[in-house]
Order: sequence, then C-alpha cells, then structure tokens
Amino acid sequence: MKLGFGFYRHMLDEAHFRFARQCGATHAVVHLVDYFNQGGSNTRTDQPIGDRHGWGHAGDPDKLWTVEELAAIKADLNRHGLEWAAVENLDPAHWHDILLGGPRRDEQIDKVCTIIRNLGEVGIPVLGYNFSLAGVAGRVKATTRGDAEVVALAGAVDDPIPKGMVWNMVYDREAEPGFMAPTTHEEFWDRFAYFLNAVIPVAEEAGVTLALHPDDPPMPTLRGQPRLVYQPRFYQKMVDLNPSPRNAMEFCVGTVAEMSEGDVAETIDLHSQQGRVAYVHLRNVRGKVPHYSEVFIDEGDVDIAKILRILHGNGFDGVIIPDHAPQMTCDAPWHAGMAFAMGYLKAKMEAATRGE
Ligand SMILES: [Mn+2]
Repeated sequence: MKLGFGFYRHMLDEAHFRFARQCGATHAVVHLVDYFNQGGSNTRTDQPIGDRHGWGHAGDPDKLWTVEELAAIKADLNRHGLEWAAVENLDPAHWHDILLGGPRRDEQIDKVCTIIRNLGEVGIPVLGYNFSLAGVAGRVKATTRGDAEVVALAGAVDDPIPKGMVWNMVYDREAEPGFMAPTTHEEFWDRFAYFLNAVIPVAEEAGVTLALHPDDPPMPTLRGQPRLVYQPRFYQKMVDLNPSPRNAMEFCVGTVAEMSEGDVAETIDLHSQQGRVAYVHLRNVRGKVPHYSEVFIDEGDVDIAKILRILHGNGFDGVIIPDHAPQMTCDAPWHAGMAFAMGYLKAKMEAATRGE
C-alpha cells in the first residue's frame, strides 16, 4: 500500500508538491481537467461543489493531453520525490458524446484512445474516470465536528441538466435552450459497455489500467438521469462486462459507504481479492443517500483501520489518497484538513502493515 495525494490542476506547482511530500505522500494522482474554469460558484481552496449551472467550462475539444505536456508534469513530480500513479478524470470536451451516445461518439473514442496511448508512453499506469451524466452534483455545504465545513447531500436532486452540459461541466456554451434528453439505466449501461469494450484493448496494449469511480452521490438517478454504479453490486456488473484486469476500479470508500445497500468492507474485500482495485479514495462519511455528510476521517460510519487491514491482507499494492477532507478553521483551511487526513491515514496504514 502506498500513500498518495490528489492534485487538482491548479495545484501542479512546487508549493503543493512539497506540501504533499511533507504529509508523507510518495505518489501523485493528478486531475488534468480544470473543474473551476470560469465557474461562478466555486472556490479553488475547496473541492468543487457547483450549483445548477455546474462546476465550470470544459477544456478545448481539440487539445488532447500530449506526451510532451505529460512528460513535463511527470519530470516535475519526480523532481519533488513523487511518482505519478494516475490521471483522474477525462475532460467532458473530449468525451461528451461517449456519455451521451451522440453522433461524435466514435470520433471521441479515438480521442480517448490517443490519451490512453499518451499516458502509456509517459509511463502513467492508471486512468481514473467517472462514467456519469450528472457527475458529482447536487451537494450542499454542512458542518461536522467543531463546526468544520464539509460537503453533504440533503435529499434528492431533480432539476434537469441543460443542453450543452454533461458531467456537471459546460461543453457547448452555444447549445440551444432545453434539457438533456432522458435515457434509461439499460441504455446508459449499453453506452458504458460500448465505450469499455472499445478502449480496453487499447489500454492493454498501452499498459494503462482504466479505473472507474462510482457515482457520487450514489443515487439511482440524479438531475433526472440514470446513474451507473450507485449500489455495490453494480461494480460486479462492471467486472463482468469485460474480463481484462485493465478493467478496474477507482474504489471510493466514502461513496460506496454512502450507498443504501451493501457493506463497504465486504465490497472492497471482494474486489481487492479479484485484483480489480486500481487505487483507493479513502475518506469517512456519516449517513447514506439521500442524507449523508462527509466528516473527518476519524469519525463517521467507516472503520478506516478495518478497510486498510483488508487491503493489506489481500496484497493490495496500489495507491490510497484521502479524497476530500473537511475545511479546518485556521489561515489555511484546505491544507490543515488534508494534513490531518494524511497523518491519520499514514499512521493507520503503517499499523495495518504491522498486522495491528
Ligand atoms: Mn471519490
């Protein structure tokens, strides 16, 4: 097990790399999509929440992440003592019609294949992704211990998704008025299978593992659209779609714990035994959909030490990152929250490794 740190795009600088190393990280998970791009309601000092208008604007559809760009970031990370473990998330600009089943789907599958080959060429072993129409949407601010600010879900979220938006980002600002066409769970799984079976052979050749994040928040539908992995059993459905070990999971412990059915410890036990866990988001939560709250890593419903013992016992050799953390009251709320989570995780990982 390795301790990693997740960097948003705007955090790819020396100060953040040094901070992560100081927290004990040896590995980096990098978000190359700028979720905050021209977004009205987000602050870069916290995870993006967004409102009904989404997080921000998608990137340039014609600008794929190049080998040169990736190699430069990798060299920078390595110079600061960090290994690049994964890229997290695709830009809606590059794959909106894959999610929507639109006319440019095959052209965009070629783009994703190019990105996968570029990652392979640079030696980035994992691409995390989130196959979702509404994306991470509909959450609100709440508080936990000591009135620390956190993210929560306070009931179902039904307001429809405007045309030109997918995955909570605007990919077409000239889109006509109206809303995303409705679809069914069955049709959405067909879109997912089409994508997966097209890209997995390329991932195998490139030596890159694709890692699916579950739906956060894990509601059956959100903003009127179906969700994919919103119960633990749907992770097994994903495994059954394609037998390649390159078809794997970005296992988000917090999200799986928020699901209304199943047990997060049993679920991660099953899939880490299968060798399908590429990397892990490890955070704590209190409650389940449609009412839950993210909390400090040492409170909440998840037995973090138990999760780590299971992973260690199953020979999990991948990276664990703290995902999000509460904002702590001080001059650097985000840094303090992350440092607390990193220190806690580091100690619990060492204990699990010692068999405690
Ligand atoms: Mn997560």
